[in-house]
Amino acid sequence: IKRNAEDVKTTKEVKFHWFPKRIADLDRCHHLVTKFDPDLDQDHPGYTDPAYRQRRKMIGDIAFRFRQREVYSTLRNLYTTHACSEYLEAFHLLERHCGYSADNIPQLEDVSRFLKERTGFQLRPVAGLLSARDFLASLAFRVFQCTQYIRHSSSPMHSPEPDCVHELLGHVPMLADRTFAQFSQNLGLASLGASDEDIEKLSTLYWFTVEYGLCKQNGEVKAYGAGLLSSYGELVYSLSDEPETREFDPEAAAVQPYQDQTYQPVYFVSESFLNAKEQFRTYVAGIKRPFSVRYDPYTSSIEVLDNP
Ligand code: HBI
Ligand code: FE
Repeated sequence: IKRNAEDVKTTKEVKFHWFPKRIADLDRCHHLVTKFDPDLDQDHPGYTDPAYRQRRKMIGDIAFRFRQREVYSTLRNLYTTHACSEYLEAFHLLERHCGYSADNIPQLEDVSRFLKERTGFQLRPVAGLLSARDFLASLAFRVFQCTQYIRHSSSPMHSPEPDCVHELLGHVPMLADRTFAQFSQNLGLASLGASDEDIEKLSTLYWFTVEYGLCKQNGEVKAYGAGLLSSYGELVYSLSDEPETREFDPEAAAVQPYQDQTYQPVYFVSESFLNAKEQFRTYVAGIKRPFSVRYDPYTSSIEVLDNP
């Protein structure tokens, strides 16, 4: 749900060929010419040798994958200055114990085990974008539906849909924080059986907190939203002087129009996760539902309580 600055800014028409300006831009210099390609050129000595062609493909894929480490290192460099302390603490643990590194994509199962120990959250694999109702419902059980595939290699810094970079670098570290985990579960619980209008509001609230939230820390503003922490361009932008920031207020955030094509025009800043959680409790009390729900952790199930 990420994009990069160059894709977003529609300035005047570009009259020259794009060219790389930073060494990381070489990730975009990956266009192969098909001449002499063993898969396409019938005169290539390896054309009729399937084993050779397969090995060539394997080696070629390693070259194409090279930029994955670029995404990791580029984002990692920003975290020290831009991410909130809860994120940083978990991120370092994930590097130490869970195989997070520039040249390794960790297994969801290992990461899930880590989260389970920290906050009881677990990861469940999902094939793509879910409906807001289904996605939020899983949070009620402390289950995070997590994509496993990686973004297309032609656009390493941007993915229109969630991918494992977004989940692992954006969401997972925050789900290791107890207060944030409780806040996420509360969002999920509030969504169960809610009207379509309320689902829309909760999903907008999710957008401005879990995805694009900022928070105050020792007099500075830091990022905790997964959409920010998995997007170099918007992470820098969100903490610059450009965008408008407002104090977090669930009532306002639930109806604020949002952008999924460019950077957000406005970000909400929370005092703390504890504070956001309390504010959300008040917000939820205002949602009309003919029943209330409670999560029973012993049986991992939802109890439905009739309102008196
Ligand atoms: N589905 N797989 C998946 N991952 C998400 O992060 C996600 C989703 N569906 C909806 C959604 N996020 C949000 O935009 C909110 O509507 C909850
Ligand atoms: Fe997300």
